[in-house]
Formats: sequence, structure tokens, C-alpha cells
Amino acid sequence: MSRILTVAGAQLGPIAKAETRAEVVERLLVLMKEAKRHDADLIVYPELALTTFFPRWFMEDEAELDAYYETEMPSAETAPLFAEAKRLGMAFVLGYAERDGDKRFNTAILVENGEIVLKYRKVHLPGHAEHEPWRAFQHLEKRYFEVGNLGFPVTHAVGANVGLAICNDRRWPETYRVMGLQDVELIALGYNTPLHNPPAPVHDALGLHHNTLVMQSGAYQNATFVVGIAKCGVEEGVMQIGGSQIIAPSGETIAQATTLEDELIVARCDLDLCTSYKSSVFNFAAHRRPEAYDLITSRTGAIPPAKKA
Ligand code: CDV
Repeated sequence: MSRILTVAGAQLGPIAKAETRAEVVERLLVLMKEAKRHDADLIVYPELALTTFFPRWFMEDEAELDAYYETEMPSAETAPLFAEAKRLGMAFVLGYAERDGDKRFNTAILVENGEIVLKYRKVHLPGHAEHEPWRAFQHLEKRYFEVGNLGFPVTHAVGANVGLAICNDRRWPETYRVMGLQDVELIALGYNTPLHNPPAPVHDALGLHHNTLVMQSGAYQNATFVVGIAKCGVEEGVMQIGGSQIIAPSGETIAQATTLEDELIVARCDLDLCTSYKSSVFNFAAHRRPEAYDLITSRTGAIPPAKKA
């Protein structure tokens, strides 16, 4: 007997700075209702899905910055999303900026039966902490968020072992492996990835390639489905890549977006497809050699070997 989970990915086109939470939630609801018509059990929204990608601006006014964060979830504006998901019997993953006391996080939650059953706070924060006017646009995640303090938790929900990640996390093999070691079967992640990378513009032409490369590798090497969903298109003058996709444990993409707009992708994910990988080539208990991996947790930056005289 197979275990089928029907998963929808709700790619979002740009969210303008002037767009209100209520207007954005309305867009999310349209996609949720479409997902229901495809019998989806779970819908995945992108990173920071309630506002424009605000780390592109340097802000000194704390009140201006605070306007982008949620202090409660659900709030009056997001409550309709929780209510509709419960009514439709659908779980969802939502990325948003979270303010918890004086701490700010880039957060994602998994909501099932209208309740938050898993919370993740982004660990790998890209960009910079100070204003860098030479850039065409800023990427101030290191200024506006603290490093996530919840690790990479995996929970059993929607009939699967589910984990969450956010955008830049997808480029790091450690993200997937820590969840792989919790027997993860589905990793949901959202992203906002500018096409132009100011410190390394030579990478710009490879943005979609790198996006697919890291998510397919993470899926295969950890025997899990990966659902990677973009907020994309030209948002406040900055082009962000699309390429939203659902990837099987084989590493094959089984559903992919073709636009840079609000677009739903759907895949029937047979969770039992994880088993042959988890029990053979990636049978961790049989084949991993953690005694040889000491540097993974004891060293952060690369140190080259000493040069021979
Ligand atoms: N939101 C992100 O984490 N974006 C990064 C960009 C800045 C490289 C990413 O890894 O896609």
C-alpha cells in the first residue's frame, strides 16, 4: 500500500511595497482554493510571504522596519488563512518575519487542523549587516534577523516526517542532513532569490541551475521529497528567480512552475518512494562514518593544509 500525500506549491509573483497584508492573504486564499480543487493535503507558500522582500532596503527607522514583522500568529489579517485551511482540511507552510519580544527572526510554520505544529527559524542568513551603497540593492538579512535558535526540527504531521528550511538554507548540505538524520520524508522551503548577486555577478546566469542543483541533491542524498517554492518576478525593481519545484527522493523534479507569477504546482507524492533509498544506498545506520566527520561541527571556515617546505 502506498502513502500518497498530494502537495501543492504556491509560487507567488511579486508583492509590492504598498500591498497590504489583507491583499496578500487574499492572493494566498485564491491559491489555497485552487489547491483544494486538486485535492491537495498540503500547500507550501514562499519565504516572507506576507510582504515585499524588505531586506533589500536599508532602514534606520525602527517603526518602519517593525511594520514588516508579525507579533502574533495568527493575527487578525492572517486568521482567514488559518480558518480556510481548517475548513478545507488542508495543512499549510507559511514564511513570515517574526518579532518575538526584542528578537526578530525569518520564520516558517507548518499549520495542520488550524494549529501551528512546527516552527522553524532561518539558520543561514545571507547578505550583510551594514549599509553597502555600492550594491544595486541591499540584502540586509544579517541586520534584520537573528540566527534561528530552533535547530532543524522534524515533526510527524500530514502523515509524514516533515521538516522546514528557508531560502539560503537550501544551499547547505548540513540543512538536509540534520533533517535526514531525523528520518525526514518531506522538506518544505520557500525562497526569495534575486537573479543578480552583487558580490559575484558571474553567478547570475546560473541562478536557476544552482537552485535545482542544490534541492535535487538534498532530496536524493537524504531520501526525501523537497518542495521548493519561490516568490519571484520583478519586485520593486529587483528580478527574483522562479523555478519552484517539487522533487522526489530519486532527485527527479516531478512538478515545476513555468511562470514568474502566482502559480500553483501540484504533485501526488508517494512517501513510500523514500524507502528504497533510505534502506539501501542511503541507509545511514549501515554506511555513515561520523567518526570521520569531526570537522563538520568543530570547524566553521575552511583552513587549507600547511604548505610543504
Ligand atoms: N533570501 C535568501 O536567502 N536569498 C539568498 C540570496 C541572497 C543568495 C539565496 O540563497 O537565495
